[in-house]
Amino acid sequence: MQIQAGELLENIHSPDDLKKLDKSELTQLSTELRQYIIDTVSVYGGHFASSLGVVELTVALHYVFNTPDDQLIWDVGHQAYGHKILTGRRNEFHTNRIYKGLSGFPKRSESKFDAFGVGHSSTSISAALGMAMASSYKNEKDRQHIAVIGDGAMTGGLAFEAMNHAGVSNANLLIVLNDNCMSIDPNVGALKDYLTDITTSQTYNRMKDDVWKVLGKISKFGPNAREIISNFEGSIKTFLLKQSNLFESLNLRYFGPIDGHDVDHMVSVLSDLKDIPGPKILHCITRKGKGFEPAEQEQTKWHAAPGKFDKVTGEVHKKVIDNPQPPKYQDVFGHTLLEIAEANDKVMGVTPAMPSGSSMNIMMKAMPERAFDVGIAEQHAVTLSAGLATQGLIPFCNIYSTFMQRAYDQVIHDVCIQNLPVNFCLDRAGFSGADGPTHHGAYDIAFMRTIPNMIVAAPLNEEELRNLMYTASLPREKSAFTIRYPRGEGVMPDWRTPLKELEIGKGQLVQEGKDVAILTFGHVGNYALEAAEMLKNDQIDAAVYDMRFAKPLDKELLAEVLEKFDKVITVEDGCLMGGFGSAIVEFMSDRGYKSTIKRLGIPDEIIEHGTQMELHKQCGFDPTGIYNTAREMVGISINA
Ligand SMILES: Cc1ncc(C[n+]2csc(CCOP(=O)(O)OP(=O)(O)O)c2C)c(N)n1
Repeated sequence: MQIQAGELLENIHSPDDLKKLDKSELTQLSTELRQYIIDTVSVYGGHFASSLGVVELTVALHYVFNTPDDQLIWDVGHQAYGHKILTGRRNEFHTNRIYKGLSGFPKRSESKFDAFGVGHSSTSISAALGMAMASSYKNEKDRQHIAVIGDGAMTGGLAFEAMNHAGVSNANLLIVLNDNCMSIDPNVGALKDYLTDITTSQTYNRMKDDVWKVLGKISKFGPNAREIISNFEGSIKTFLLKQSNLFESLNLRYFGPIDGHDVDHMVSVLSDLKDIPGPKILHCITRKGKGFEPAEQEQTKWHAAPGKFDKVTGEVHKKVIDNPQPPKYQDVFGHTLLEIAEANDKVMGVTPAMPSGSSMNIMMKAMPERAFDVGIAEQHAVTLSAGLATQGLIPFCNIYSTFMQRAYDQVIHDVCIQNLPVNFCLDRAGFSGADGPTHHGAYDIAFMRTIPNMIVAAPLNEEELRNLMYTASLPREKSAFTIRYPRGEGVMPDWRTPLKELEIGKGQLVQEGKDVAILTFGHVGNYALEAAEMLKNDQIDAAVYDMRFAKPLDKELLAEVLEKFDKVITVEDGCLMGGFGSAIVEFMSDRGYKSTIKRLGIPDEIIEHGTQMELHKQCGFDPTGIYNTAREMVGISINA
């Protein structure tokens, strides 16, 4: 369904159309753009509060800069809805995040205006710097390179690596720091306090305004700006350094803070900055959720729309369901961690910027001294956990599978080489769904199982998640322990089962059968059970084994299976290359088993966004896919 656009927005199909507007019309355009985002997301869902917060910034950037020739990079990209709408994608915007529709993040293959594909945080400055250095090498002097980065994303180490480099380059780089004091949850760390200090210091602001006026004049000198700036630079810098400006200390010219919702002023400031060469940073203050009261009030809840909602009141349309539903795996994790921590004072919790998303906030609230949000800093989260483990504590480091990719070296170098007993709980393992390929947790089975001193487990259901977590909390001298589980709900409405120790490296037979063996790893075992039920109608008797551990494998059970069955299917919601099925094939090859094996999982290609079930189907490991594979193996044609 097409959403109705306001009278100015209706005629904007590209930034060229936007540039035809008079500056005085930009406030109205911003209002219309904001409304368009609210109208669409209230019906179709998606990220929300962050895009509302950068509406004026988005309008001003596209008004001032010559995109797509000028390179505009949105960090993370969850705030780029306005950008998508202004750059020719308004008519398809209602397909945002839907299977085969627009991506929820900027994506190079989707539009020439998406200068860089994003999804994971803190990449924008590096990418923009690379582009700026390329332009300089090619002598494209007038080209602008802009990275828009939030204060949350700025906590990521990669952003600092990039600024450290940018500060010694002459690159034509503008970093726009969109400071709303929020990550998904309230932003954390000393940088946040620093940014607040800068924003609220009155002396600083008065002095800075004076400096800004001077710079405003300077920029009018156009091509001579570089020379004139350098004459002024000494005195300005002395002043700014006196204020110990972090960014100035890194050799980035610092401007701001300015009101990121005053579109007029933003246009003037950005126009002036265009003429100032070299690396620079503009600090904008915005409000997350701006213009939609419920989102302004509850910014974490509205980071993404909590469901379809009333676009005036914000009331979320709830489905009425009578019978008890299974909980989300993340909540089972959150409550179980607290339960375990209450009984064992060595247990600690670590999350890199995902307290709500992982439900670590349950322990953080109950035990603030034992559970920490460390910012968007996965590498640090892993090494910090390693440090805790050296001192005899029992860290549970919860990282989304996709974000764990960031910290692979830390897992190997800081945890596994030293054989430290750190527990990793990888949430959102498997397909993330609507977030798409940047967020799929496709690789963790493969990348974790190849590291020595690592246990890799996945629960079939809530009870197993609880028991695996409990097992991981019990004293063990050595070995890291990975527990991976998917986004969304499990299968057990009554999930508060008594905690029980599991034997590490032991799987279980969950359904007897004789014609074909289905070996599963994790939640997808439930699909195999469904498939086995369907197969009964075809008189096919499928056995289902929940292997629970991809490492160490249950060799005894496997030997039993491979001696009994000549047809074996493996099912996993991870990449086929190097994953769970690969582990079984390796075992078979090493032991000389000759059973026919069919592996189901994620193929060697980038899988786009869609619902989890759509993507499982696409890859053929949904219940019907498993059913069809088993029928084919047993010799019944699918079309029969
Ligand atoms: C490496 C990585 N870790 C975690 C996330 C999850 N994440 C998405 S947006 C976000 C908060 C970003 O905050 P900020 O940059 O301030 O943007 P805002 O939403 O406040 O506008 C987080 C933690 C991510 N995208 N990438």
